[in-house]
This record gives sequence, structure tokens and C-alpha cells, in this order.
Amino acid sequence: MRYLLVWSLCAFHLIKADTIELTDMFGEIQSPKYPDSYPSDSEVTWNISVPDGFRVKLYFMHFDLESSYLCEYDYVKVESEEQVLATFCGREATDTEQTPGQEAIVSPGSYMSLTFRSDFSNEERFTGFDAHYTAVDIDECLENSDEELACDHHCHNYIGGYYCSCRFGYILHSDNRTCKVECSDNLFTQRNGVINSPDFPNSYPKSSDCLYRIELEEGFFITLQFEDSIDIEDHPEVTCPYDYIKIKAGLQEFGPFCGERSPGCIETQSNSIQILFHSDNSGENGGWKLTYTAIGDLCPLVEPPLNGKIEPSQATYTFKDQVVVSCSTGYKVLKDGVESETFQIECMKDGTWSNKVPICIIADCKTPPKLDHGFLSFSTPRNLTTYQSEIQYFCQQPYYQMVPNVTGTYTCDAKGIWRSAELGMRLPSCQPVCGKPMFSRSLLARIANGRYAQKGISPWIAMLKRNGRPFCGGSLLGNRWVVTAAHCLHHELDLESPVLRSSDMISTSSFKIILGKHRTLREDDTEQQLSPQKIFIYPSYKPSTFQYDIALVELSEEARLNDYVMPVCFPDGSYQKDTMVIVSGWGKQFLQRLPDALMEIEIPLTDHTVCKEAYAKLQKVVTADMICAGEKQGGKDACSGDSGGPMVTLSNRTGRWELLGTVSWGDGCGLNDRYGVYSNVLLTLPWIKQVTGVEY
Ligand code: 4AZ
Repeated sequence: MRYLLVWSLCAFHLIKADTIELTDMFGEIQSPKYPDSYPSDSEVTWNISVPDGFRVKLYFMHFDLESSYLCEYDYVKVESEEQVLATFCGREATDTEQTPGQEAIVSPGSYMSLTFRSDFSNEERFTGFDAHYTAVDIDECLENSDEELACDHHCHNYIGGYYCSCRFGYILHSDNRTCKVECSDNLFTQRNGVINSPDFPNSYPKSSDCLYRIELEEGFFITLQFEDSIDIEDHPEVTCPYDYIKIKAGLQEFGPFCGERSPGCIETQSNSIQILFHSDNSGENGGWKLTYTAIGDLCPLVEPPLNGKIEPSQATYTFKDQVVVSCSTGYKVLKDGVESETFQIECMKDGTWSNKVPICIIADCKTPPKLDHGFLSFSTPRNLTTYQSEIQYFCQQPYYQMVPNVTGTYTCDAKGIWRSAELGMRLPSCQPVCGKPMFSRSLLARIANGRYAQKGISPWIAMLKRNGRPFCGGSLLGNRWVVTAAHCLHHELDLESPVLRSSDMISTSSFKIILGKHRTLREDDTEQQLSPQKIFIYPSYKPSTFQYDIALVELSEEARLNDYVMPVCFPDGSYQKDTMVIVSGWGKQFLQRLPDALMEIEIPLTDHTVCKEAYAKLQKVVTADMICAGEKQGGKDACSGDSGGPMVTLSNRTGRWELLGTVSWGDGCGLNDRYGVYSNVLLTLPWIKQVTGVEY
């Protein structure tokens, strides 16, 4: 009844209806005339609009309206765009009426309206209401979580809105919500492979278009084998409307495939295929995985050659398969006249092999290298040089010995290389045997001042001969070098300028070196006349004092070593005074006569101080590079023409004759309290070894 009445009264009493637009982020709303009692017949509407991403939150500080059943008379109505959120009246809540109390009302969207209405009469005075509103942020990340709008990976709320972001490796789709992957460029060029959806077996990304290309050489046929279970979003009625796989192979197309039924095995008959995988913006599905293989046409089976094998050994061979032919140990592959360790053939597109299978031939070490001053013998019959044949090197004994001291046995190895257990591929060398004459001294040969040397007793002695006359001696080192006195190899010097110039040297063509010599002026059947090739004077040689009176003569060819021609050994240490030494030469005898044949003397080494003092009286200096020998009473001595010749001693240690010195100078010959002075070879030995290359 009352309701109708209100309306009828409203019709007569024009109610003043105000509308107030509020757009601030917060504000206060009060009933008309607040805090005085509100007028009757009044209607005011406040439209509160806040920006998108916010809600309106309203709460009442004070509320005092006429109370009526279902708030028929006076009320405050709170609405959103579509629904009434609350209707309030009265002072405190009853069964039929509601007051806001402490509760806040929040709009579902960014708009809220509040209407205050009073009817024509108030039985009492009511003070109305005082309300505040604020814009409150919507946490879309919390509220959207189940909805279509939810972020795919990460959600970030900010005041007034939100945004989505993606995990590493993903990119945000233009829908600003789903995370897709860049997977449009996958190229496979191997003959076998595995392809799967991104992130497999985790769910694949949304909104993505993946392209996988397999491109192989022509002649291959690609077969795809999907795993038994796949999981691609599908639809019960429509074929793959959301996510799907499509396969293009030349002109053929396979698919679309989706759902949980595996496409199984697909023989594409093509060498180049494309797999397209599309996903839409929703769904969580596990994806798919496949393996692919490619085979080509079959080639005929190949037989391994005799003494050889083929790898890998397979039941069938198809296009691009390669086999390597290799031979058993000691055999080599022979193809078109070329030997090698292996040979590879390949199955071609047309089902034929690229080459015939080569044959295996036994490894051949070929003719063994020659050994200078040595020879070899074959230990295996028929002079075989093939795998496992054995040879033996020898040196021309007794004049040459093997260095290092090895057996000289070489075997042809599986690679066709002569190899020894001791030196591997290296060959030994045959080096001249030094200091071991073939003849031993007979005591009978002794004579008072000197004695005739037995022929061949000093096979290292060299005669230096110029214009048919002997002028100096020397000693053979190795088979190409003669050591002599430096002063033998230059003309007499102007003592004012005692520096040796090259013009002072005698020319190599002006003298000869004769080995195997015994008689002084008459020819010996054992002699070898050799030409000097180059002269080396010891760098510190001083012509004025005869310091370092030593020189080397390189021969233009090797000496032929025999019982009468053989080198002397180097000294292996210094020697004590009184050591007996032998000095030989064709030099003058005391009556200024040349002897008929080689002479030798046996004398002791002299104490250096004794010698020095003996010569000090004559103002002659005996330096550290000189050694003296002779007896105090004189008699046995070297003399003019003996210079450069050998002073040797028999080493207790090695049993070989060693060269201690070369005849250099002295005061007269054989005088009492004078000694023969010799250049000390030990001091110049490093230089001798370096220049000659002779080691032993
Ligand atoms: C010389 O004139 C010479 N008594 C060599 C040695 C000696 C003297 C002279 C030692 O070749």
C-alpha cells in the first residue's frame, strides 16, 4: 500500500533528483544537509568512475536513515553497472533491513553508483550518512589465475593493471599473454636423428609454429617413426582444430595429426621433408617425439680380399655406406699401382660401389740402404725383402767398427720398413778403428839413439811431401783428416809482423799427404798419396812463440784403411810425467842426414816445470799448451823434419794408441837438459772434434 502511495505522491510532489559525477581516486559523499537531518523527497545519485584496473571501495562513517520494511521509504542503494550491490536504511541491521555497519562495499568493475532517496515525510529527524570512497587496485594476477586472461608463465601486477612475461627461451606472443617459442628454423642434415616438440616431455609452448626440415642428399629416403604415445590437443568432433602436426614430403602431405594416437611409422619416399607443428594459445599437452632414419638403394655385398678385411662388416650396404678395406699385418693395400694402409669405397646412389675392392700384397721393405764401409747379408732365403725378412749389417773389420756397438740385425716390419730392435729405423755407422795396429813391436828393433820403426807399427803416421821431399809429419784422424803442426803449413814469417795472413799459408796444391809410408825417399807398395783439400789452423796459434802449434788438413778423398793405414785415437785424459811415449818421423838424424825409413824413439814425458826452467835460460817460454818429452841426458829427440808428427802412448785403460802431442819445436836436437816440445793435443781436442766431426 505504502509503496503505491509513495509513487502516487512522487507523481505529485516533484522530487528533486540530482546526479553528481565523481571521477577522483577518492572522495566523500554525504547525505544532503549532513550532519543536519536530510530533507524529505530528495534523491541524489553519485556516479563514481575510477580508471580501468581499479575498483571502487565504499565505506560508511556514519549511517542514520529512517528504517522501513525492505527499506521502502528512505534508503541508500549501491549499484554497479549491472547489479544492485546493497540497499541500506535504518540505524542498525534488522531481519528485513540492512545498515552498512563496518562493512565496505567493493565494486566488481571500475564504476559504482550510490543513490540516496528520502520519501515525503520523516516521522523523526534522521542525520543521514557520511561515506568515503577510494579507488583500490585490482590484483589481476590473483583474480585471473583460472581464467582465459591468465598469464601463460609469469604475471606481474602493478597499480592499475598487470602484465605477463615468459620463462627464458620463450617470447611473449602478441596476445600479451601466451608464451611462444621461436622454432621455425630447425634443419637436420644427418642420416639419423630425433625430433620432438619443444620442451618435450613437458607441455609444449602455446601460440607457436615450429618447422623442422630434414634435408639429405638425393638418393636417400626418409622414414619417420613416432613414439607410441603422443599428446596433442584435439577435439572430439572436429579434426585437429587447435594444435596439429603436418608433414610435407615433396608433393605428398601427411596429417594433420593430433590427439593421443601415434601416427606410427611414415615412409616418406623423399630425401627432403618438412614437419610443421602448430599450437594455439591454450591447452597443456605433452607433445610428441619421433626418430627418423634415412636409407638409400642397396649395393651388392663385397668380399674381403685375400689377407685382408672389410669394415664395417654388414649384412647389407646402402647409399653412402662406406667400407674400409685393410690388410692383415704385414700386408698393404694395392690399388692402381699405389700402396697404402687402407682403401675406402662407397656405395653410390645408383646402387654400385665407387671402386673395385683392392688386393692385399705383402709389405716389401725393398733393397736395404747401403752402409758406408760396411756390407750386409740376407738372413732369410732368396734375399727376400718382404715382411719378416731379416738382414745383417757388418762393418769392414778390422778397420771399421759399428757405432754404436749393436748387432746390426734388421727385420722388415709390417709397415715395410727395415727396423732394428736397438736403433729402430736408424742405421748404425761404420767408424774407423783407431789406435790398434796390426803389428806389435819386437824388442829386437831397439837401437841406441832411435830405431827404425817396423813397417806398419805406426799406421796413422802421415808424411807431408813437397817437391818430392818430406817436410813434416802428421797423424791420421778418422779416414779424412790429418793433424799436424801449424808451423808446417806456412812460409817463414817476417818476425816484425808475426800475424798469419792467408798469403803466408802454403797452398793445398803445393804438398801431398802420403799414408802407408815407410821408406823416406823410395816408394812403398803400401803408400797412398792423397791431396789436401783444406787447411784449418788452430785459431789461437802464435807463429812467434809456437803456442798452439796445431793444424788440421782435410783430405780431398777418404783414405783406404788397411794394415798400413789406420787412424790414431784421441787422448782420453792427461798424462803424468815419466809416461813413456813414442815419437816417430822421417826427420833429420844427428848428422843432418835423412834416415832411410821411418824412425821412432821411446822417451818419457817431462815434468812441465823442469822443461820450463830448462828453456827459461834461453828466454824461451814453454806455455801450458805444450808438453815436453825426452831424457835429461839428451840423445833421443825429434828433429827438423819431424814436426807435426805423432807423439803417442799406449793407453792402459783402452789398450789403444792415443795421440798426446804433435812435434813442435826444441833447442837443437837431442841436447842434454833440453827437451823436445810438443803441442798438447788434449787442449785443442774440442776444436779438433768440432772441425773434423771425428768422435773416436
Ligand atoms: C824442427 O825443426 C824441430 N828437438 C822439431 C823438433 C825439435 C827441434 C826442431 C825438437 O822441426
